[in-house]
This record gives sequence, structure tokens and C-alpha cells, in this order.
Amino acid sequence: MATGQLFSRTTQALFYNYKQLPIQRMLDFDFLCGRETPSVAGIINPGAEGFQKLFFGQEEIAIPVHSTIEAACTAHPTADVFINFASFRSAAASSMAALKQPTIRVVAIIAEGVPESDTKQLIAYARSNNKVVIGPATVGGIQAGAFKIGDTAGTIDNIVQCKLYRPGSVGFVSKSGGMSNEMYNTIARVTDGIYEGIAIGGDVFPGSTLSDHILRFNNIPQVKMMVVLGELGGRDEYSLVEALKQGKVNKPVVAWVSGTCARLFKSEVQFGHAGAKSGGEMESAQAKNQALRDAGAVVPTSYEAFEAVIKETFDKLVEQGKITPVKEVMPPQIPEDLNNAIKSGKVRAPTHIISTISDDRGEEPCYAGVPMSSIVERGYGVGDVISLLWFKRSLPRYCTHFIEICIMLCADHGPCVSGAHNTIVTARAGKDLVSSLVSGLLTIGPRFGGAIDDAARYFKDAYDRGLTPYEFVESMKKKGIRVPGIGHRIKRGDNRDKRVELLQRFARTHFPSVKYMEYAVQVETYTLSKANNLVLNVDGAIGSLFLDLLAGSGMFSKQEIDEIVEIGYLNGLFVLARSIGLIGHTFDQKRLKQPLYRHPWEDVLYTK
Ligand code: Q5B
Repeated sequence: MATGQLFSRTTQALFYNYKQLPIQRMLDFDFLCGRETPSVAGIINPGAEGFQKLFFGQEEIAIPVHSTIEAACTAHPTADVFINFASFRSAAASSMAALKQPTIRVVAIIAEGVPESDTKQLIAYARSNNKVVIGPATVGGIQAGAFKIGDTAGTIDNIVQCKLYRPGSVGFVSKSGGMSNEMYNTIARVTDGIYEGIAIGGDVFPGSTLSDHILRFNNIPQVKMMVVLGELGGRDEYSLVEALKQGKVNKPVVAWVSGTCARLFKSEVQFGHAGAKSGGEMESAQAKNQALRDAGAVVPTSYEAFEAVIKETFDKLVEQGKITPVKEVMPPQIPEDLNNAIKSGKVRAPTHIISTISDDRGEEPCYAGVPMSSIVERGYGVGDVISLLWFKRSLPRYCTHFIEICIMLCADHGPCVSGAHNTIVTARAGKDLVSSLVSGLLTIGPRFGGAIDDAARYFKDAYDRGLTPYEFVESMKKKGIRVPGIGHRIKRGDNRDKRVELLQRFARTHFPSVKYMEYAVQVETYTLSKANNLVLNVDGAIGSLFLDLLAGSGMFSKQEIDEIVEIGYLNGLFVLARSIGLIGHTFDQKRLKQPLYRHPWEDVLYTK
């Protein structure tokens, strides 16, 4: 393993697998330390490329995302730390790929459960290539005031409390990541703080060992004393004992091996880490504590006394003039995330959108307050869903049935009508479903299918004002407006539109009143006396009947009816219905592999 410093204030990492929170925590730590460059140079998200927006202090920055380790290393040749947040299944392969990159010097593996045989290969490769592996099963490590791996040291509040935003004089190494957070706190209370802290991870075969890091700390001039927190199981602590005995460590080492309670259990106990199990006597916490004590480490009598001996050791070094405690600095305030601040009630922010028809924040989406499961359990149909999402209420069955009939009857009217024609031409031009659909929908308007709203507006106005059909039609003629809902290209007085008949029959049977429809029929009688094609068409039938539905159901106030007619809800029925047919026409053309459409010359009148 390399000697001396692993990190500095300019160290940059590549982060494998996009995990927003730990990356943001690294960047927040950078800001706290006053780093000039973000410690994450790039993100590797297999299969994805682009940028991820994250905060660097108050500023948003775009961190490049690469799809492969090779691409990331090529793009960021000075980023020499690889932080691997891959799952235990892929951590070994990606770590090996990273170790093989010439630019990568340190690999931190967060995943727990990496197969031991894989870890051994990683260790062997790292050792023979003078590289450092931290982990697996680790939170990582931190160099105070300089660089931090992922979630090490927890929240920003904890980092500030542990004074990790500036270097102290203590080198710390532990197996446990969770306990390292606890120890950063303890060390900050009784010394001038951490210089560097590493959690080697709780596996039986850690990528780097306690003694690897202690020997490294011994070579770092800023580290004046070392604190070690081992645990029962394994023999890692004995390599430290050897190093102490051989005089390889010349700075004070304060150590504790946790797990002394294992003796209270009758059988072998497996603690949280894979490596932390009470094996033979040599692997017990008691034996390791004694061996460390015998080798010259300062070992307390219990974990509770650990803090006191760390303090004593530090104070002695200060007295001896070996440590000049660092001067306190005030870290900058990290701007609080808006979402957190809102959650905690510290700030309020105006919303940008108001929505009243649906809500997907709970366990299941709700339409106008009705949960999905109720919609299914109550056997609701499309008409009910429309009544919830458009009218924000559950309408009586005859109303929702009427809506469904409208949808079914208007779903298609053959390939020759404007919408279908456009869709067919578009599909044959090789365009996709949405383009073909939209091209057809765009023809819906005052002449084709989109006359329902205007029919409702004009029939309502004329009926409510008590105009006779004659007065109404003639007043429209004077204004030069065609009566919406009247007239058809192929339907005639002697060839009525079957759809209109069906709608009328249903309404006459189920609606409490059909006064608007009867008025429309009287208008038709008058227009038919003028020309045989001026029949009540499907738009006129739906427009007038929807007025009857709104007025007769007793579910809408007069003001609400006026609003529905004014806003123009009713063309929505035709748009929705005809989408079904237009989608069908798109599929039909694609299925038939129809070539590009070209209109025949013979069908065009070329004139000057
Ligand atoms: N005249 C629908 O016209 C059409 C008149 C009128 C007074 C009228 C026309 C119209 C209002 C809009 C409307 C919905 C353009 C129709 C639909 C869906 C569809 C389609 C499908 C499907 C047809 C001849 C003479 C002229 C005109 C006069 C015509 N309409 N007068 N009020 N409403 N209606 N649209 O056949 O004196 O000779 O100048 O605009 O309700 O779109 O199946 O195809 O499901 O897909 O082209 O059913 O009626 O008649 O323009 O040659 O006019 O009648 O002023 O009089 P035409 P034009 P004059 S349903």
C-alpha cells in the first residue's frame, strides 16, 4: 500500500452509479471546506450519458455523466479516486475495471456482501500495482477540510459538530463506518479533531487493513497521534501489534477493540459485520486489546474509558509541545435545500401550478378525490372517469352512459373524413403514431367535429332568449354565421345520421328533460325546409343533448353550466372519441405497409 497522504484539497473522484444524496453530500462538504473545485469530477452511470445538476454551495453545477469507466477516466485524467456505489453483484467487476485504469489510485467499495474470493483478487491486484482499496462494506473515509467519500460522517450538521471542515491532528481508523461517525464526535470533543479518518469495512478480507492506514498515518507529518477502533473477529489487529512491536510506529496509538461482551454469550456470536464473529480466543476483543496494550498502544479498560485516554494522550502531546492545537475557523453556512426547508416549516414558497382534478401523492392516485381502487371496485367505466376528471363529480349512471355512447358513436366515421384523411396521409409519409394522430386531430374545428361547443352555445342562447327557430336561423344568416350543429356533407333529410337518431332515442328514454334537443329538432325542421343537407348533425345532437344533461341532472348550478359552455368542454368528447379511430387508421396504414401518398393530378383543377 502507498505511504502517506491519500487525499488533498484538490483530489477529485469518479462516482460509480448515480446516487444523488451521497454526491450532494460530498459537494456540500467541499463547500464547507472552502474547496475551489468540486470533489466529484464525473459520474459513471452504465448505459447513460449527459449531465447531472447538483449544488456546489449556492451555485448549480452540471457534472458530466459517462456510460463507461474507461470513458470517465479518459475525460477526467486527474480524478484518481473511484467511489464505487455499485451493488454487491457488480461491485467487484467494476472495481477491478477501475483498478486497471492507469489514472485511478484509490478505490472505495461501499457494497456489503461482495464475494470474498472477488475481494481477494482485488486486494492482490491493488497491492501489486501500488493502489489502495478501501472497503468493501464501508462508508469510506474523510480527510478533514479536504476530501470525503460519499456518506462518510453523515449529515452536514454532524460534520460541522465534528469539526471535519478543517484538519486536526488525529489519524483515525476503524472497521465500522457507523462507529466512525461516533468516534469523529468523540475525537472532536477531546482533541483538536481528525486529520484523516478511514473505515476499512467489516468484511473478513478488507481491501486495506487497520495497520496499513496506521503505518500511512505515521508518515503524515500533520498526524500527531492515532486512534484505532477494532472489533472482535479476524486477526487484523495483530498486524498492528507486530508493527508496534517492530517499532514501525513512532506516534502514540490509542486503541480499543470492541466486542468484549461476546464472552457473555454461551455460543459463538455473529455481530453486524461479516468479519465480526467471536471465533477462537485469539480473535476475542479481550485478547486483541491485551496484545495491543502489550505492544505499547494506549488501551483503556472499557469503551467508556476510551474518550478519557484519547484526551489524556492528546493533552500530553500538547503539553510536550508536539501539538499546537489548530485555530478554530467558522465554516460557511450551507444553503438549506428548499424542499427540506419547506418540510421543516422554515420557509414558504409559492407554488407554480394549481391542480384540482387529480392527486398522485398518496398510496394510490385519486381522480377528483376518488381512489383508483374504488374506481375499479365500483365497476366504473370511461364515462365515470370523464365525469370525475372533467366535471369533478360522479354523475348519475344515465349521464355517464350517455357520455360513453357519444365516445363510441364518434370513434370513427370512415377513412374519407378530414381527420382520418390527414392521419392516413401522415402515417403513409412514415410518421409515428403520435404525429399521425395529432395531424388528424388538428382538423377538428368549426367545420369538422368541433362544432359541438358552438352548437351548445348558440342553441342555449337562442332557446334561453325564447327565439323561434325561424328568428334564430335568420338572425344567424344575417350575421353570416352557419348554424353550428346543422348540415352535413353526405347526410340528408332522407338519409338521416343514424348516430343522431341513436342519441336522441337514448335521451328521450333516460333524460328527465330534452328541451334543448327538441329545440334543435325544430331548428332542423326549419333548415331542412331550406336545403336537404341541413340536417341536425352529430355535433348538433351532442351539443343540444349535453345542455339537457347539464340542466336536467340537477348536478350543476346555472353558473357552472354557463362556465362549461363558455370554456368549451364538449368538443373534448369528439377529440377523445375520434382519437380512437385515428389511432386505428394509423395502425391500419402501417399494417398494410402503404407507401407515401401523392394526390393524383387529375383530381386537381390547375387554373390561373
Ligand atoms: N349551409 C358541415 O357543408 C358543413 C349551413 C348552411 C346554415 C349551416 C356545413 C357546416 C356547421 C358546422 C358543423 C359539423 C361544412 C359537421 C362532422 C363530423 C362527421 C363528418 C363526416 C364525422 C357541410 C351549402 C349551402 C350554403 C351554405 C348552407 C351549410 N351549412 N346554412 N347553417 N350550418 N355546418 N359541422 O355540405 O345559400 O348555397 O350559400 O359548416 O356543424 O364534422 O361524416 O363527414 O363524424 O366525421 O359543404 O360527421 O354544414 O355545404 O358549404 O356547400 O353549403 O348550405 O351557406 O348555402 P357543405 P356547403 P348557399 S359533422
